[in-house]
Amino acid sequence: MEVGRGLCVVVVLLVTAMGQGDAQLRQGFYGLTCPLVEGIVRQTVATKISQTFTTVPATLRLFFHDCFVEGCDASVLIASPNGDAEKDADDNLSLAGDGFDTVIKAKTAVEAACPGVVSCADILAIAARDVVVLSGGPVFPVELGRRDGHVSQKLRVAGNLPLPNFTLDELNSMFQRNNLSQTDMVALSGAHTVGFSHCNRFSSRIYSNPPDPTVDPAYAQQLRSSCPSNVDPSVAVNMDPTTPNVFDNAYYSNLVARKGMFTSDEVLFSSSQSRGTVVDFANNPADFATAFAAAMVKLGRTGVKTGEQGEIRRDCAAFN
Ligand code: HEM
Ligand SMILES: *[C@@H]1O[C@H](CO)[C@@H](O)[C@H](O)[C@H]1NC(C)=O
Ligand SMILES: *[C@@H]1O[C@H](CO)[C@@H](O)[C@H](O)[C@H]1NC(C)=O
Ligand SMILES: CC(=O)N[C@H]1CO[C@H](CO)[C@@H](O)[C@@H]1O
Repeated sequence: MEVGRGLCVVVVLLVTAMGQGDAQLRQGFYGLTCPLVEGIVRQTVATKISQTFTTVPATLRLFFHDCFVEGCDASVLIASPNGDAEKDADDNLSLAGDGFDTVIKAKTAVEAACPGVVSCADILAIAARDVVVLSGGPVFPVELGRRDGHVSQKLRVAGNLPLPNFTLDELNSMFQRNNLSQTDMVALSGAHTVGFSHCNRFSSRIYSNPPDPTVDPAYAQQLRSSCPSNVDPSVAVNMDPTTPNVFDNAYYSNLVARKGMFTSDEVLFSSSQSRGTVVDFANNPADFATAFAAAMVKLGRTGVKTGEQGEIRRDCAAFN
């Protein structure tokens, strides 16, 4: 009787766990089914970076946007003839095409070796890790086993991606919803050590009257000369004014020098609640490297589909 009930509880727990897709991501998930996948993706990413450095920021940001909307399930990659997919949300204008291209090329190479086995979500996760490593950032293992999602809708993006004018509380609550702590959030924001921003995303900070006290006046002047008030909306500037093509901790020393690009960047230093972490990451590159790697692994677990959920997409830009 007791044994029977115990067994029953175990079975119920198991079924519940499976129903919720609690199957875990793990390193080496494709060890038997596609053992060379990481090398294949790495090769594609390296070739693509040698053609254009934009590959680095574009792929990293694409991963972040994918994970925060529907989870890390490649929903952002779905093409949309009708303009209503996830990538058609306002932020799509600034997701650089090189990120999409990287994943599609890597998928083609992976399919040639092991057709129908590796998800697009996993390829994006591997590529996002690789662009960090190949631009000088921390080396870290990537967990795999994600399945591709069935939903990609513009209307489901709203409220799920952070805005550059967010306060610390707004940043924290959005990241917490994705199981990321304030330290994770501060570390992941260090991704802004590479890449570009369009002028309109920060123009209110450099043209405000009175001047925004959290922007260094000389930096504001520099940004105004790159971004005149009548600037062409396609103009973009480096987010890290010091070492834009290296994945380093310069982002944090920039914040200490009040040379953060967005309100959401500079607030990490302005706010006493997160300032200590910023100063630590500015002074101790190893602390940043460790925290960034850990936060990327956690980001990669966001809302993932595993086991029998979702699908292994044949074409990353279309549902099967
Ligand atoms: C903390 C809240 C964040 C906010 C408010 C934010 C906002 C933005 C904005 C407004 C841009 C400029 C887009 C443009 O005009 O082209 C940008 C670029 C970028 N973001 Fe973030 N972001 C955040 C966090 C992250 C995270 C967590 C990552 C990745 C781990 C990331 C990676 C990037 C990269 C790499 C770029 C440059 C893209 C490129 O050059 O193509 N961001 N972000
Ligand atoms: C940020 O900007 C949006 C419009 O882009 C606005 O709706 C929102 O109120 C602003 N948030 C803050 C904290 O200023
Ligand atoms: C956050 O973690 C909880 C507990 O592990 C999990 O149930 C939930 O799905 C996670 N949320 C996201 C967005 O991944
Ligand atoms: C809704 C929206 O902003 N769609 C735009 C997405 O980006 C493409 C260019 O990459 C534009 O043509 C769309 O208008």
